[in-house]
Amino acid sequence: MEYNTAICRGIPTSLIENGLRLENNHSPIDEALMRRQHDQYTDALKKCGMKVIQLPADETLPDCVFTEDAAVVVGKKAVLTNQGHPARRAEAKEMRKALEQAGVEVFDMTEEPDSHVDGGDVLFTGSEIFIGDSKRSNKAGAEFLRKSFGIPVHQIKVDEGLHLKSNCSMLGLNKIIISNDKDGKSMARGIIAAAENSYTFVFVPDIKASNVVSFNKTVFIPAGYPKSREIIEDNIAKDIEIVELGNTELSKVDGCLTCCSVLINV
Ligand code: CIR
Repeated sequence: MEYNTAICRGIPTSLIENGLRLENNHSPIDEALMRRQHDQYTDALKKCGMKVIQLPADETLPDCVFTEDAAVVVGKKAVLTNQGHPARRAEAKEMRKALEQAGVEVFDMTEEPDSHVDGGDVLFTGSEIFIGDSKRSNKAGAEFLRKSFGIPVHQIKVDEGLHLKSNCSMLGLNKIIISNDKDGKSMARGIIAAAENSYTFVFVPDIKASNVVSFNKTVFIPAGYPKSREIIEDNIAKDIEIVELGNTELSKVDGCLTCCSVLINV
């Protein structure tokens, strides 16, 4: 898909001690490396010609760098989400300003206390949305997206991971990259059963490599997964450039590559 603007946010130091983590994730974060990797991410976006709206870090919101969760954008419309975890809901305040600055129409889910969506659960294919039925996103939230965007929205069960896109993402037009494990296979079955369009699935052996940022003529993939990279190379057009980005540190707080930006075409 084509995009020209990205909303990113600085990393508060509080992420290191107070970032939310899945129970099995305890590795200590190397702060300097984390900051370097995040700078490389925003620099790579700029190098690709994207305008980056950089929101300030907020120490009272440890997970605010993961901007993807605070908004879902489809065309010129954006839903400001009421995130699933209460500790993250106040991220909406700065996100609203950024969406307004970008010039999209904002639909405010935060006014509906029972509706919840994390953007990390939202896979927008260009014509329809698959949304994780997860710890963070619920049926009322899915309904809110359907009403706001006027496109089909299908809930897909997320069993183990944090979000739907912890195991999949768009690799290209109607092409979904997805982890070749129990969770990925079950999500693929759910997507096939619900889908209104047909999709090609590209299965990769590394769960983390199933989350890529594909836009314009570029695909960002996490560094360090050579087998998955080979499969990706075989499944994209020759004129698409692969950019490998280190994401070892933010992944210790369950962050994937898509998490750190909201992509918009304005
Ligand atoms: C959280 O648990 O909310 C953060 N530590 C990680 C959020 C990752 N976001 C994403 O996958 N979109």
